[in-house]
Amino acid sequence: MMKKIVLMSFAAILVMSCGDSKKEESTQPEIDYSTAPKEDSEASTSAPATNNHIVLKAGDDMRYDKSEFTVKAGEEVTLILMNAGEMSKEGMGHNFILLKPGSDASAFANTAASAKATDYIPTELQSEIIAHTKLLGGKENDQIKFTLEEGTYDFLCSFPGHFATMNGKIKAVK
Ligand SMILES: [Cu+2]
Repeated sequence: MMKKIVLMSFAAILVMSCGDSKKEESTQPEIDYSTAPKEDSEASTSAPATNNHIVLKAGDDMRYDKSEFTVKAGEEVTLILMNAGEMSKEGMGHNFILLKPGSDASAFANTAASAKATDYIPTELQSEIIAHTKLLGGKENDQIKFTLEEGTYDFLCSFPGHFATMNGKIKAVK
């Protein structure tokens, strides 16, 4: 007799406490989910991420490690080109040339390929260049600075045969 009563009241306590804890759980998540994600999406749409300190690596695989950057327009950009390769400037040299909007990067590369005397910077197309680094051999670095107006700009390496795999874009945004 006693055992049955104890068991029944124990079961009643279990049911009651289960009911209580369910109530607590159901109220908390609603508060979390309604506020947190909204703030994130607002931040990402109003201001695209910009970074005016660019480190670009080039290697013996004839590639840059990145091909797209977004910078803040009207503010100075610092760009460091690192040739992380081992080969010489004569065999696998790399540079970074930033072109003005409207210039044809592929045509520029074709003309530049025969400008060996000036490290593949064609003097006749100098007016299309915003900024450029030196031609670098393995383990060499160069740093340049420039400021861009709002727009999209092409960059390339003008060492013969490199344009196809070594080109990219910089977007300057307000
Ligand atoms: Cu190159």
